Amino acid sequence: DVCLTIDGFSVTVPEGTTILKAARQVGVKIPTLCYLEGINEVGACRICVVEVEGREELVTSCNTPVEEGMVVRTNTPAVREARRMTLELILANHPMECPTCPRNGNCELQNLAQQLNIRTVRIPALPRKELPLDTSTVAIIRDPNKCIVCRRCESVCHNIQTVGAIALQGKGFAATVAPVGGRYLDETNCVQCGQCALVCPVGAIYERDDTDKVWAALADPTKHVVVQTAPAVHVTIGEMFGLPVGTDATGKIVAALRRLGFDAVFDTNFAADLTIMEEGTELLERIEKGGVLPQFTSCSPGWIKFIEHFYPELLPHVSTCKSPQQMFGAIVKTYYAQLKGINPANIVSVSIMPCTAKKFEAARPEMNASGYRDVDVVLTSRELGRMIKEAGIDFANLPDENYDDPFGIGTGAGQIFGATGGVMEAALRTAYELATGKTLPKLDFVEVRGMKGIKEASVELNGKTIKVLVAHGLGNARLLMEKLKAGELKDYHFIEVMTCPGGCIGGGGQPIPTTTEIREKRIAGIYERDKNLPYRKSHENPAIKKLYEEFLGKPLSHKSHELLHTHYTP
Ligand code: HC1
Repeated sequence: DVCLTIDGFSVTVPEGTTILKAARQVGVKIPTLCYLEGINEVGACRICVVEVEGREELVTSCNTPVEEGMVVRTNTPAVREARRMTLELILANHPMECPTCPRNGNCELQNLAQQLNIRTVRIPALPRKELPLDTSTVAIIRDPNKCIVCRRCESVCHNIQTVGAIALQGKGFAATVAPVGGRYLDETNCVQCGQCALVCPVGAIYERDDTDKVWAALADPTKHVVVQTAPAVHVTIGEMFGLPVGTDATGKIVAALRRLGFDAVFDTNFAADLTIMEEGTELLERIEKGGVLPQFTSCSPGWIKFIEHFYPELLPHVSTCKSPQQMFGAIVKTYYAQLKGINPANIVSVSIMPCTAKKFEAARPEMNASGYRDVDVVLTSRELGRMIKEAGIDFANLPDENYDDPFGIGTGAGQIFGATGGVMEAALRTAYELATGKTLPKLDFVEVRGMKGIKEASVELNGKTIKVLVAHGLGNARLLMEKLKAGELKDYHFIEVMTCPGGCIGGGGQPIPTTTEIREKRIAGIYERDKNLPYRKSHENPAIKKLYEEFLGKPLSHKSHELLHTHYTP
């Protein structure tokens, strides 16, 4: 351990601790801007500077380790002036468009200016060239004018996702983080996961806003507007309305969507159950018939784009199942349209997703097997939150309401799709019971839960050991792909990959901030809801049974293949 003094208080911390973290132990929260724990600890912005006795220059506390006997001062005139000057320089080079910026009210630069009590910027505004926005993708908008070069987005894209679509470009006041060589995002390997948008402290990278399309559909009396809500949204959207992190707000989401004017409010959990029926059966068939193994999950669209870019030769491993979002859309435009006697051309299918890449997935040209787009508009959690606010709905005080029939029943297995390991656990619950005809003695596969990057489990099926792996965050997926290519995963049968750290609860469209601690609380909320639902296994969902009886026949039927499965072209 190392003993030091911070602002006159003695503190003892383990060797290697940074001054920033040590200061928190004595109740001092040193301001930061570029710092992001575990992702970006580079001291680039110099907001976190402090004085260290014996050193001539101020030091950045976020990346300077403590030393024995160190005497640190965090709040001296020199420190305050240095922080202010740094911030004023950033502000002099930043567009002052706060009222119309997508991050207004939730901007770290704005908050910091308040925290440092900045009332005037003493430096004249720097002459800036107005740079064009990058609107090349359907999911993410880049506004280079607002970039403060903190490089968090670059760190997350390179180090966590190993995609490397953006990097530091240019120098000095003209510097920005952007695709290499002046390209647009859609000309790179960007998988549109939106993790960059989640960590951007300002409004330099954000989700494309599609709320106007939904308002227009809701106002059009000729349209029947159907909405589905993703598992991970249930436990996160409350954060935008002051509810504690991890609160299950499913009933309030339903109530809010009804008040916004949707004609039918459905649960994506239902389609997650449908996915398990199809994907579990596909797995059992691959095992029996000697198909390509291990099978990979296919519900996370950033992961699909990742494997298409980086490992196209491994595409035969990917399940042919569409994601729950897309399966839902296909069923709405066929079975549901028939059931209600509505022309599918007049149905607008909206989904509320924790994910920016879902916008990309819905726009893929092949996602229209019914003759109509499976899903017409995808809104992220953040966009729905804004619609609810715009409509003046008092979300936190809404009553809990139930989903509509016939797709209002989702099981706990569908619910846990929203957390890393959840798809695997849901699949095991069903595959075990379908393959053995026995009831599972214990439903919870805790080995595949939690924030560990790569997890492993096995289950006995009729005398055969089925081995599974779970990865979340594309860097972890890459590790598994390299092992597979090296022939090290030959005995494995099924691999779940979720693009975002923590799974969909940590998706790029989720409320900001999304930190590791917040992810953990959201995950706890997911498993809590699973525990409390009346059905916890996909194959026991009565609405799913009915759909097979009345429409699809059985898993992997001709109709299922046509509507619920897809193909990948390297
Ligand atoms: Fe997900 Fe999925 S779990 S991909 O993370 O399979 O986005 O929540 O809706 O489609 O069900 C996201 C979440 C979501 C799909 C399901």
